Amino acid sequence: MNSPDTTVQQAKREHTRTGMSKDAFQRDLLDNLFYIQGRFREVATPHDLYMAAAYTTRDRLLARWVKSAQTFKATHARTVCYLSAEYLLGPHLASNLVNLGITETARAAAEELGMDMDALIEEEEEPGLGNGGLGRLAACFMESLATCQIPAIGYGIRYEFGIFKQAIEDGWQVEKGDNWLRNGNPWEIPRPKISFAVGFGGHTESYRDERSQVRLRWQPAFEIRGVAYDTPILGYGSQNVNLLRLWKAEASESLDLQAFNTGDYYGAVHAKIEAETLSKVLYPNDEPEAGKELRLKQQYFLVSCSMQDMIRLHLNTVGPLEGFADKFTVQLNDTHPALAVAELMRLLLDRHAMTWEEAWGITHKTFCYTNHTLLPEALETWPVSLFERLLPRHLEIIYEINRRFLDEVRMRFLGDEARVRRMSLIAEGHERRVRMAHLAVVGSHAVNGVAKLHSYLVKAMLFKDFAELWPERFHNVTNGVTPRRFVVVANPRLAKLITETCGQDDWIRDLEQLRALEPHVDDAGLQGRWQEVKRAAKQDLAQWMKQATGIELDPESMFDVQAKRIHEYKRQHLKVLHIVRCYQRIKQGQVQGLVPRTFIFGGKAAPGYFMAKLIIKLINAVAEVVNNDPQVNDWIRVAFMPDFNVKNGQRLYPAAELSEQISLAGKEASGTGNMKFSMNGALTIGTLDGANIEIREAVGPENFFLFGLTAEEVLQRQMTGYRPWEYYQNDPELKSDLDLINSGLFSHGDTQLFRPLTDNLINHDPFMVLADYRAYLECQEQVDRIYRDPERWTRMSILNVARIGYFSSDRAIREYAERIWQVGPQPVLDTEH
Ligand code: NBY
Repeated sequence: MNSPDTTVQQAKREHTRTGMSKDAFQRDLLDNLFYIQGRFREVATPHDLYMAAAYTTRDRLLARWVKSAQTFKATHARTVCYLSAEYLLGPHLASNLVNLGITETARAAAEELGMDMDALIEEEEEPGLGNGGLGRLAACFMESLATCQIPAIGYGIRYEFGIFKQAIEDGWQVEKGDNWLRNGNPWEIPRPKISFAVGFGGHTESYRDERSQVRLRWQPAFEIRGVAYDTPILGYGSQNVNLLRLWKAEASESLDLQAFNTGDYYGAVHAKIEAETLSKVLYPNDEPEAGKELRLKQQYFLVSCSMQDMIRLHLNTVGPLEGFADKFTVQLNDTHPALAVAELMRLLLDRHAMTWEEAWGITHKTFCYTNHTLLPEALETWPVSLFERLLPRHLEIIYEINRRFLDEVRMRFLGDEARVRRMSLIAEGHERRVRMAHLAVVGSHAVNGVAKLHSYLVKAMLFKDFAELWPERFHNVTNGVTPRRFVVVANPRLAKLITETCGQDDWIRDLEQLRALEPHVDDAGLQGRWQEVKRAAKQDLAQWMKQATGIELDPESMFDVQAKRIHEYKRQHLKVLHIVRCYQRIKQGQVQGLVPRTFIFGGKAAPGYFMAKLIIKLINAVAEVVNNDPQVNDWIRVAFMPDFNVKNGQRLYPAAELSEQISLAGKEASGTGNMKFSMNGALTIGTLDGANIEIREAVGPENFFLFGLTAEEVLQRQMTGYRPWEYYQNDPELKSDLDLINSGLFSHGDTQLFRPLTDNLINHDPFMVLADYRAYLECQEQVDRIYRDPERWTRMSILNVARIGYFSSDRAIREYAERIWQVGPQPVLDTEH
């Protein structure tokens, strides 16, 4: 330990080297440019300057990070471990500057050196280690955990290639590899000494331990290693820094040596390459793809490294493992890490010689599980045969969990074998499969959905049998998003206006304080500035779009935005039908009541999802015709923003005026984009789905554009038989819109191109686009009507922001902490004191 004297000296040294003053920042910026990039000002590239700025920022957060680690160690703090196969982090620099509270200092320091901070921020390649909402939620939660001062470790995979980059060629989505590490990653610190062996294949065997007890163990056929890479996650308005620990796969050394000894040099190198494929690439599907062996290997790799790391930490700090569940609470982000249940059992049974009862008691107390989807086809299952081959010991453990669990079911529900079959961890069929969701529910003491409606449907439908057996296990925690990234970083003008109107910036860490805006809602001064802020953001987006796509947007028109993964249940094609309707009406001269609009889409389709890719093509095909038709051009334009990711999202949310949340009721678990738009003053047009319901309640039904079937009506229609062709035949406008698409107008005469889509809508329409078409159009007319009254619109926009505080991820994290994790804050004290 340092004597008080050296601590003071260290603090002084820190202050001159990494102090928060402008001068210190400037000095360090030039130092880092020289010592890390080996460059001086005159020859530095924008990337060199970005790296220098990133290291300069990192230097300033290291003291907090170390202090956090010391504090948590000294206080034996109970720790949340968030287990997620995905973290959609977005760029770090701007958000770390905000959370350090030095945005303005850094900007001024850079400016004096003739550097433009915004240009440096633009340089950063974002780590796109996730597909969509689920991965972004994990990133928001990590930030809020630090802000709420809750000690946490996020465990994940350090994919070398994140979600693909999307280009649009001839209107089609084209995927390009996302080599995000190419230019180095200044935000991570490799920990080569923190690494674990992960086995695959082989067999299990019994043996006698030193007390002559018969025990089981697994002899894997091969092993690879997982090496830790740590990224600090800063809280806002707190000194707490949490750890994001991502695992990279490497060849295990023992394997290398063996190959060398037999003279198989090539084989040794080959084995290394093979091992490294494990963390090579993120699977780009936002719903599971059946039976991909590498995906199961990734899941086990994540889970095994993480559980071994927790056990190591526990043994190093607390000691014997009996109290494991008091030290750690582990949240499973969907079923992707559900194997952790079997892995912890294996480690406790086989490595730490516990009895089944002891091990199960701990395991069950440790885990909690969040479900993110109701779509039955999206529930993960794995063939038993694949398990047998890859994870034979885990399969045995899962069978034993199942045997004991089904006995409990039989005892509770005498003679109900149908129920036993429904609840089993193993789905019987021509191929037996392991149901990962059932493993997660049985292995956890808390299960939650991500919005009220979703959690209700989880209990009433998806896990009905389980909710009957264990009603106390089921919870709701409605999602949230971090206002730091999605307001302060993304929309600094709005943040400034809010702070000035409220007279303070406490809203940034206590979002309910946005309510202080409400008394000013009718203030003409505020309304005017509110409109200016929106206008400026629209101009920024227009400028970006022009340079990125060549498409000119008119900032005078309404910006109507749908940005999210492309999926049939999210119904981007319903939006297209609305555009086609506008187009036809304008062509026919029916422009009364219409408001000029710019329709903006953003989103990626899973590379193997044909229909989603065809929807992208359709959007771009309609855009091409609409944007090149001078007769309609003053009224409507269509733009597809390529490569929607966190960075591009940050351009979109501030500029949006209308947010499209139009999924079929009952299909969107929560949605989080809906919250980001509303937080930036967009009004929502949406169905009663996911968190839309709660957003509407919060902002007031009069400040929300509602349309469409309810979840209950959807179920009813499905039961009584839904006949989409009746809508097609009975609604002449709908018929004419679909027919126009089939006419070849949007496809240079090709009448077949969009057939798979239109035929599917007319004959099957699994997401009831046609049933909601008319209600949607009528609701859009209402939107136009209100938009023509700017004062009224602005008032609604201000009220949306004033009442959106509930949807901060800080609130969500506090609910998890209290109701699910039973963990409290552990403040880290300021190092300066
Ligand atoms: O999780 C989303 C839900 O659709 C959305 O409603 C919710 O707001 C959000 C956060 O709770 N789900 C999602 O994003 N899912 C995935 O990205 C995903 C990724 C991979 C796989 C499955 C789902 N997979 O099986 O590989």
